[in-house]
Order: sequence, then C-alpha cells, then structure tokens
Amino acid sequence: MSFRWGVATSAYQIEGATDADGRTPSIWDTFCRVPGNVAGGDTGGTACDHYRRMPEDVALLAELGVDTYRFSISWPRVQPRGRGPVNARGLAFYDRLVDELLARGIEPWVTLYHWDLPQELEDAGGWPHRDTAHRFAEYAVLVFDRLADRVPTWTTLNEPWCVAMYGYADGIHAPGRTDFPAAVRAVHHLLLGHGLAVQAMRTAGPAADLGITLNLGGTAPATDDPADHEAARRADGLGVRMYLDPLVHGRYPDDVVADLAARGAVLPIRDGDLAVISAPIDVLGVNYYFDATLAATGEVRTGPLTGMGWPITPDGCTELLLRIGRDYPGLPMVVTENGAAFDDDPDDDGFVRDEERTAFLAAHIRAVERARDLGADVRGYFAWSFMDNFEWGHGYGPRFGLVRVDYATQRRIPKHSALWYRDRIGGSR
Ligand code: PNW
Repeated sequence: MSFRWGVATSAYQIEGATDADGRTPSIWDTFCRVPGNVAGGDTGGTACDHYRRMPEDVALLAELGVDTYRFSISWPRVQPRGRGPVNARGLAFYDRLVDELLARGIEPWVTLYHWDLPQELEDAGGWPHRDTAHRFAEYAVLVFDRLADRVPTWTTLNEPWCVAMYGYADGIHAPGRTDFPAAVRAVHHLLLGHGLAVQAMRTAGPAADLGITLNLGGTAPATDDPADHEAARRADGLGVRMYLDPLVHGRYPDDVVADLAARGAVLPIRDGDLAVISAPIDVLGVNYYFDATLAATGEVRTGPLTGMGWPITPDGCTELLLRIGRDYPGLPMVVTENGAAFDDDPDDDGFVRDEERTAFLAAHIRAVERARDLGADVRGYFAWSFMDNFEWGHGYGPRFGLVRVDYATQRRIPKHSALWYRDRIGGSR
C-alpha cells in the first residue's frame, strides 16, 4: 500500500439538513438546544449544508488532489431509532457520496461513529449502558452490508476518549453529563462496541480493512517534581494506555484500574469482553493535535499556541508514532486527523492567506515522514479538516478548514493551505 494523502470531516460538523429524509435528533441536536452549551447558541442545523451540496463538495475534493476522503455516517440518518429498520433515504445519501467519490478517483474511508448517537439510545442509557455496544454493532453491519462492496477502509469509533470524558465526565460535549463513574462505564462499552462491530463486519464479509481512531498525544511532566511525573503517568494511562492496552494486549493496565478505583469508578467487565475488544484490527487511526505538559496542579500551556489555545508540538508527533510502534508492534497506523484553527483573515475576495496553518501542516507532515523513516509503520496522513465546520462546543468560531466556508452564502474558497497541500501531496505521489 502506498502512502495515502487525504482530508477528513464528520457528519454532524458539515451536513446540516438535520430534519431531512427521516433523520431523527442525535444527542448533539439536543445538546445544542440548551442555552450555554455551545458558543453563540450555534447548532449543526445548517452547518456547511453538505447534505445538499455534496456533489460540488466532491468536485472540490478532486481539485484538492487527495486520494482518500474520510467522512462519517450519521447514525440517526440511517437508523433513526438507533435500532431496528434502516431508513433507506438516509442511507441512500451515503450511497451517492461513495459513488461520487469513486467516479472522481477518490477512495472513501468511512467512520461509523463520530459522536452523533441517536437521542433515543441516550434516553435508554447511552454509552454507560451495555446495550448501546450491541446496538452499535448492529448499526455497523447494516451500513457495512450496503457500502462495503465499494468502501475498503472502515473506522468504528472516532476518539472514544472524547466521547466518554467530554460527554459523560466533563459535560462539555453531548450528552452533557458530569458523572465520572458513568464515563468510565462508557469507555468500556465503547471499546466493547468497537470489538463487537469488528467481529460482526468480519463475518458479514466482504473483506475490508477495519480499525478504530484514537486521539493520542505525549504527556510530559512539567518539572522533575515527582508529583508532576505522577500526573503525567496518570494522563498517559487515562488517555493512551486505557485504550491501546485492551485493544492490542487484551487487558486494562493495572495502574489505570487503580487510578479509577481511587476515583470511585469501576470498568464493568464481563467474561469474554477483553477477547472481543482485542479482536485483531488492520489499522490504527491516530488523531494527533498536540502534546500535553502535566503538572500536579493540571495542564500547563506555553509556547506558540493555535486558535484553540493548543500548543504547537510537531516533534511530539514523531515521538508518538515511534512509541506506538514500540509498545504496540504490528499495528499499521494512519494519521486520520491533524490540523489547526487559526484566526483566518480573508481578503475582499474571501481568500485566506493562512500561512500559519500551512506552516503547521508542513511541520507535522515532516514529523510523520521522519517517524516513517525511523521505522514507524505509518501509512497515511489526513488533514483536519477539508473545510471550515461546526467545531462542537465552540460553534462556528474556530476554523480548521483548508477550504474557507462563508456561512452566509455557503461559498467555498480554497485557502492558501489548500493550494499548498495540493502541491505537497501531488509532488510526493
Ligand atoms: C477532534 N483535545 O476532537 C475531532 O475528531 C474533530 O471532530 C474536531 O473537530 C477536531 O478534533 C478539532 O477539535 C478533538 O483537546 C477534541 O486533545 C479535543 C482534543 C483532541 C481532539
């Protein structure tokens, strides 16, 4: 397999049309309606109107010269009640999207779950409830049956850490709960849902590359103080090893289990679960944004920051990929997201000369190539994001796109970074 170059998006962040063709509310539709949850009271109701502009957007992807496009499927669009029958009109949209991509020579890469749980399943208990894992596996097969003849690569979940911790512990993402023990149950059921889905998709055939995408990064202690080292260990446990150890080695790390117990949380493991969770996968998706620096008092952020206030740490990307290669050998990796929000300042024609974003992407692509040259099995790089979109709790403020979206007119205008990326990936193929 040659190195793949792509861009990524997710359904709720770009599609809009949240009432169209039989779609029901997801937890994000509900969350956005509560004042104070999302900056400016923004919602994904219209977003980039991609649901209606899909063919033009695919044409734009072709102009960018990417060989792969990673997008997600909206669960409440294709299975409105989260269980039971498929909604043919919803699924037909993804059918057309896949065909449109293939017609332009772009390989589709599907993410099955990028955070938009059908509200009805949340009402039944959500991810802290074990049944949701089984519902997810059924939904996965339903989509797989329809699209796997044309989609070669499948990601089950995007960033289970964010789903569980932001959604159920911190309450800053949907469904907005603040219950750490519930979040820990969610982690286990997300991983179980992933494993059940992998098993079910393997049985369903046709053969495809299956995997999961995690948000990963380094966790360095701020000082030599043992308390800072301890904070860094805990963060690495809760953010990295809590996922990769069960997925690859079939067990949760002892120190993490102890940390959880100290916070009153227990993983609801039943016999056989870890064998399911560690079902072999073909690719690990790595979303890399930044390395964290940990002190006993919390996270420390210094040096150059992006518009999100995130540190700019490209060397950490090399180190992370090498470390995964060492600690979890035999797992091909693809960077399924990397990118940055900056204060884009368009000229009168709407063109954005986003040299900071271009420099960010250039530095991180070099970091990925360095890791590969040093022996890490990394097989692709996807920029986040194809176009500006709904940045979750931050609303439409932060812009991560290579393509600017003028939300008033829905005009798309490739930024400097898009033109640069096209040249960069064209030159290396
Ligand atoms: C990812 N962090 O989320 C998501 O996959 C995207 O949907 C999102 O738009 C993108 O990154 C930019 O935020 C993350 O704080 C959210 O480490 C937060 C973190 C990482 C990833």
